[in-house]
Amino acid sequence: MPRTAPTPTATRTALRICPLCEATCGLTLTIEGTRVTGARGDREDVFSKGFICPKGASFGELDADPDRLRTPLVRENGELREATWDEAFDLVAARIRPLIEEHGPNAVGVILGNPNVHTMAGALYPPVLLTLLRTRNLFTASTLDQMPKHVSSGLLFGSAVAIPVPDLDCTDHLLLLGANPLDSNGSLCTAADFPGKLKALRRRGGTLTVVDPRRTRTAQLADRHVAIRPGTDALLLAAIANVLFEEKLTDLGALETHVEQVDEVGEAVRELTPEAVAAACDMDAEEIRTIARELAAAPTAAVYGRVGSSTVEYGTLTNWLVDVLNVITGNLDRPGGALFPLSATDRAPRPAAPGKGFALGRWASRVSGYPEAKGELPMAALAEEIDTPGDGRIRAVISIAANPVLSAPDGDRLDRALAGLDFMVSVDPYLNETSRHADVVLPPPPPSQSSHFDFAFNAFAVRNQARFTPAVVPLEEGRMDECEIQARLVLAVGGMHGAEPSAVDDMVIENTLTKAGAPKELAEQLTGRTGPERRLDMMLRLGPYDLSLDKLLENPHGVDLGPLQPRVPQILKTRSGRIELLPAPIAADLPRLRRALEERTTSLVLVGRRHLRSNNSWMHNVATLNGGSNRCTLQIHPDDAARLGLEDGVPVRITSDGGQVEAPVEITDAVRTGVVSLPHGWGHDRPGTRMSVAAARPGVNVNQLLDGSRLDPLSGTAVLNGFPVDLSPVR
Ligand SMILES: Nc1nc2c(c(=O)[nH]1)N[C@H]1C(S)=C(S)[C@@H](COP(=O)(O)OP(=O)(O)OC[C@H]3O[C@@H](n4cnc5c(=O)[nH]c(N)nc54)[C@H](O)[C@@H]3O)O[C@H]1N2
Ligand SMILES: Nc1nc2c(c(=O)[nH]1)N[C@H]1C(S)=C(S)[C@@H](COP(=O)(O)OP(=O)(O)OC[C@H]3O[C@@H](n4cnc5c(=O)[nH]c(N)nc54)[C@H](O)[C@@H]3O)O[C@H]1N2
Ligand code: SF4
Ligand SMILES: [Mo]
Repeated sequence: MPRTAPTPTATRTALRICPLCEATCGLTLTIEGTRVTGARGDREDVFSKGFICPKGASFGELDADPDRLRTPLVRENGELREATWDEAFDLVAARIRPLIEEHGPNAVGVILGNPNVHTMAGALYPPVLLTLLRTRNLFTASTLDQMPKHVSSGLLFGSAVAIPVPDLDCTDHLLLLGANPLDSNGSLCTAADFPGKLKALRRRGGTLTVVDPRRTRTAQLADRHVAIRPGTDALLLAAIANVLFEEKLTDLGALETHVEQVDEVGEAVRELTPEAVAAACDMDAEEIRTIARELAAAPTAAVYGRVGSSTVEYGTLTNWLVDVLNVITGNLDRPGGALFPLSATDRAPRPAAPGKGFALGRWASRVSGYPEAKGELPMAALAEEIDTPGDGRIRAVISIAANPVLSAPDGDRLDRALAGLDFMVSVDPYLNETSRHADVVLPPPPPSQSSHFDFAFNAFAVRNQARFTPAVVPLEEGRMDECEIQARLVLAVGGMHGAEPSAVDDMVIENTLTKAGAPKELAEQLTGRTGPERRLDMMLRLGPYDLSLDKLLENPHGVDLGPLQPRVPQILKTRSGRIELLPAPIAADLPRLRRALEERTTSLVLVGRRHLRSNNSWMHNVATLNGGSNRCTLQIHPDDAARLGLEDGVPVRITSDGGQVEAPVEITDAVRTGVVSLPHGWGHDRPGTRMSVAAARPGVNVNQLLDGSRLDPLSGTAVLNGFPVDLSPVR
């Protein structure tokens, strides 16, 4: 199905965009026969200009991991056995359709994991699956991650996907909260060589402030590092806003006529003075004032927060305040501030007009009544939706590129719940903690055999650009491209089992052209060799630039589309057609934040961390990435360790409301006092998986400390950072 190179013999090189994180670096792969033997940064790539990190450099090992599944697996008499693709899809159709017909579409839960935003298949087919299936039980990694940003953007701008990104290349001042791009390489801010861009910011005389309870590698680059008490960023940002209003430092600039409710925000943060929040944040009030004044004084500035500002108690409020600050300092939508990218596959902009706004809570989850956000229910509620008896229970699960047994709260409960399903299908290259419960496992080919285009990340990139890389190695005998796997899954679930997978693409193309009012003949002119390529070609042609698939193929290092440009008011889809700075759901959540001033925990609180050579739960199976400093240890400050009598390297029991785990102590003053840190994605010690390297160094699952009940209420996002824990020595 994918465009492939002729079967090669000698050593050669080929270009491939790295799918392993959001930076989307262009790689030059060395290929011997059909095996990738080397990877280096593509210096001519218009976007990444040669940057690469250790994960990208391990592309070959990851690609050739012998534990990758080569054929579908189907469950027979309780055991998984190898099967043909026909057997596998026959079984999916035979088992899912009757469940839908008997119990309705909500009996099927859909789980979409992180790698879906890193594959063409994950961008093109899940939306069709969900349209056909019409289940309300959709769970994605977003509610373990960035849903607070979607909700905040939905409320402020009327579009959950209108996400401003900091103009890293031009800004004079970056206030960065709860992000560690030196290890993560950035998120909701696609920027290859984030480290180089931060260094360049300092070199041109700009300033970097990092707010993080840990002295991360990013914090080490900063002019100012604030080791805040976890979970209190919303208070800090509110106090900064308070100073800007009180000291008359607000200046909306060109946004002035496009924003409403500015004074109301000033009123809402009136009590949240630096003096009022200082103790809660464990900061000096005067330092908060200084940060506010610096932000206002900078010629241009951007406030940017990520995971540590999102997966916290006040996640949506924090994300809202990030953009409030960008707005009231006049930095939203101006070069050097925070701008909305315009990706090559966005619809061509239409004239500004009031939109439909953004609705929250159009339905609620069955068991706990959690409101939907952006059509999703909280991942933390997945287990209870399966294991709580009653009408509307989830009986079957379709899981695509997800490992919630490790990535979501209370994996043990989810593990048991998945084991009790009537039917489960996983699209996954590995038999891991989650896919081991599937009745059918559909393994996509390794990335060298897949074409790549970044539908998702181009919309968050610090520079507009478009790149397409065809598969660099022919599809191996017996393999199926992931686009075809997902198209066939759509057909099997949608009651069209056996139809040609291209029927799915044809249907989408016809619908899209009709909706866009485009000439029907365009369908015949699309040049892709496969359904997904034709869809990409269509989106490029309908998009805002003069692009097509052919043009991208003629420019293998990519097409640069220039720096980010102002997009307000055209991007706004609120009912008023303006930025609604104090949306009602936000105003209603503010009293909870004010109450936080009175609450004070005496426990240690736990935060996560990422390592440059890990990626969530699935890259621990590559020997060159798993080891050295990439370890599952509990980091603790020397003072806390001394107080508790803990020694370096000795195991400690960590207890929280959801459960307990044991991990070796690592004493380091890189975490502040009162805070401990344990990374996520570990805990590879369950039976029935097939990840031999990971299993040999399993680590523990930090999410076993959580029972799933701690959520940011507006977005349903799990609180994965800043929850209380107790430590006790292991005897
Ligand atoms: N405590 C704590 N928990 C966290 C986080 C945290 O910071 N702290 N971070 C959260 C965040 S930000 C996220 S995004 C989630 C991620 O959590 P998940 O969305 O569950 O993602 P992963 O853990 O990366 O697991 C990805 C799965 O996709 C499979 N996969 C890999 N490549 C492909 C492919 O090309 N195609 C398909 N079909 N499958 C593929 C892998 O084998 C694996 O099963 O974890 C969250 N969990
Ligand atoms: N190497 C590597 N790269 C990755 C991933 C990976 O697992 N490994 N995962 C990818 C994914 S899915 C994502 S979403 C991105 C995430 O990218 P980032 O958002 O940069 O994620 P983290 O590295 O987890 O950084 C979060 C930081 O927040 C801090 N923190 C915790 N609690 C608080 C708090 O209450 N306040 C403040 N101010 N800070 C706090 C933590 O100490 C941590 O340093 O990374 C992506 N890239
Ligand atoms: S920074 Fe991200 S995209 Fe770039 S090489 Fe590393 S893993 Fe790949
Ligand atoms: Mo994520």
